[in-house]
Amino acid sequence: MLGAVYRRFRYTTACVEIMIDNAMALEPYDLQSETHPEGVVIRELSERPRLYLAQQFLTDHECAHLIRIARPRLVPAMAYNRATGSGQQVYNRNNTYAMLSYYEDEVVSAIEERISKLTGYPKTHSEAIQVLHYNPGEAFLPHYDFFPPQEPGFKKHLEIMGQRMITVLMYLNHVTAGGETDFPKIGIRVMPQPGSALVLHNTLDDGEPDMMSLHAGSPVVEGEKWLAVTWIHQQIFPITNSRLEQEPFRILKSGRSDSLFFG
Ligand SMILES: O=C(O)CCC(=O)C(=O)O
Repeated sequence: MLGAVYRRFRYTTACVEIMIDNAMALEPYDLQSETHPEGVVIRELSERPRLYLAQQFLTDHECAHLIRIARPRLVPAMAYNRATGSGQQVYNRNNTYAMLSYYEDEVVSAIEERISKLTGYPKTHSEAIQVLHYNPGEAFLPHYDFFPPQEPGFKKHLEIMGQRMITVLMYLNHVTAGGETDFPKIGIRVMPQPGSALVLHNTLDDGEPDMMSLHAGSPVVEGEKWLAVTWIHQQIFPITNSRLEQEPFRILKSGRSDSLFFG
């Protein structure tokens, strides 16, 4: 890509090459160290898929704020149709979600900034934050977040915004029972811990999808679950800033398919 600069940052034992579209001097957190200066504690959970937990990533105030602004906007959640690449309501999740705007307010902007530091990617590579809500019995079945390159429906996504490389899941509340984020291929289940951010690399170092990144939102058994999520792309993500009209959903909206399992 023209004008791209490459820089390296260390991820425990591995060295990861990431691409940044301008020469912005980002200082990603040093994941070698247990604690960074602002008090976020990084715990590595898995090397493959690359998975780590940033504890104390959000303050109580930020968690409460995200829930408060999302609550009145909740609508049935969607996922990408594997065949067409369009966003639509699907059988593999029955929860609700709210789409926030970029730079929605000062609190959201500060979180966007922190995510950029955590992942090492400029804010321009992120989708707008979504807030997910699950009631008892609601779940998101096992799925991948990367765009499957072999599917014609995703060709446009890959051209426009590049691969969805990283998923950042931010837990906003304590769930009484259930609601873990499950990684069935590696036997890890992450309990929602308010304020923690779970960072999942959906691709390998060479940008190819990591088939080990399969994950699910387990059914909530008791209480409710609030989660904020965003995805970091290989390229700049096109900003539309209209909550329910985010680019992939808007331009690629089309019919139904039975083969849906990409989140
Ligand atoms: O609810 C969860 O724990 C997981 C959500 C998820 O898998 C996603 O948003 O891609």
